[in-house]
Amino acid sequence: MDGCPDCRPLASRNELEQVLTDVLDRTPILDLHTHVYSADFGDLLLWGVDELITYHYLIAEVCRAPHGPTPEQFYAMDKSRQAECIWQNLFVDGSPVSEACRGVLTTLSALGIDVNDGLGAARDYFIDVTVEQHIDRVLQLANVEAVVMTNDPFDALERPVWEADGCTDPRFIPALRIDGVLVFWEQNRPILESWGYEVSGQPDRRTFGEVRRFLSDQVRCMKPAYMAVSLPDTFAYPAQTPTAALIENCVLPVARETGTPFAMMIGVKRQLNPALKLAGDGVGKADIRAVETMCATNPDVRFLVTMLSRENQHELCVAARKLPNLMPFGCWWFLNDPSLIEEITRMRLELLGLSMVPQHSDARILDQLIYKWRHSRVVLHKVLTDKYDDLMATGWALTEEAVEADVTRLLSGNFREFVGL
Ligand code: RAT
Ligand code: ZN
Repeated sequence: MDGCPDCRPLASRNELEQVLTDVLDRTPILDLHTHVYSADFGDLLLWGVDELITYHYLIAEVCRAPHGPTPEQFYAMDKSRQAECIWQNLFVDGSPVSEACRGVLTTLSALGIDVNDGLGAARDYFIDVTVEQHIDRVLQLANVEAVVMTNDPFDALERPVWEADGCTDPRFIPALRIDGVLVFWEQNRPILESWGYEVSGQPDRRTFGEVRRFLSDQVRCMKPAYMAVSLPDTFAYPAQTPTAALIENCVLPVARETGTPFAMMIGVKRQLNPALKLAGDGVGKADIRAVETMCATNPDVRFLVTMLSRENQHELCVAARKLPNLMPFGCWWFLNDPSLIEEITRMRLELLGLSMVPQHSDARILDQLIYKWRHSRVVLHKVLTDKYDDLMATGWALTEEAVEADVTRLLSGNFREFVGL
């Protein structure tokens, strides 16, 4: 050991806790899945207090509050009335203890707004803020160096951006979202045809070739970090379904040829309550065999996988132990709660060591990057303290330098290396 303080073994759990606090605070995050966009995308980038409060996680909560609206009543209101309704029902009529409510408070407080001053004070804060200023401020407060967007080629608001200069801010990394092909094929086939891709109704060789051409064109245009899809709990592979056929004949060949990883988010039970719209999806346990088979039979393709059901987490870790082309990531959606993040992160560290990506934010509103990451950093601190403490108990000489290297892998390096950024 030389004399540099970072190379000296940590002496106690107290010292370890302090070091972890500092390292976790100062290590920038590369957020591998969000729904936030650079300013190039105009209205697609949601930000500000009314958007923050009308997050769809909170819409589901307000519609079950004792005096809350029905979904129909809620969606009939304009955005500012919706925000007031949520504030009244979830923040005034009872203590805002849910994770989504707490997230609003963490965010406002980090922006310097007194959370006891009500919605008016928060709205005042935003009066003179420009989107460019807010992007800088949020990324700095969250200590996020870059976020991966969700870029849907069928989105009418996105197309003009890609047809012009594309994304001009390197802090925002494109990801090609392909639910439009894999899940909503019937709706989008005529659109593909109108863009000059000869996709007949039949899943025949010609159609597959044209879908490959479309995906390759999109990869060339967007240069995405990965292609991504959200799949239902019933997802099966291989299977006699249009989704499985399109994955096998189009997505995997394009992933292979272009070296683009394929990200699957599996386990959504779509529109369990359709009246809730975006807030109406549920969760179901999926069959891990689909992931196992796809990864095992395509060792030359890299797969990023997150699963929505708590019950799938252990088998996903075990699958990843066997399949090095499978990278588990994040605690998605209904799992992005401290108690579940803690459990899942412990399990992943125990089964996979550092070879996973513990978290992504899934932020839909720029401001949420602040709370999603502040809350996750606290959980990571707790879990890593215990894991490192166990190592130190064996006499292992743990240094600040080593902790810093590990945390960098978890917060950005693993993803960066896996996708080749
Ligand atoms: O977490 C969410 O906000 C979900 O509504 C989905 O967006 C999900 O993350 C997805 O990307 O499909
Ligand atoms: Zn998402």
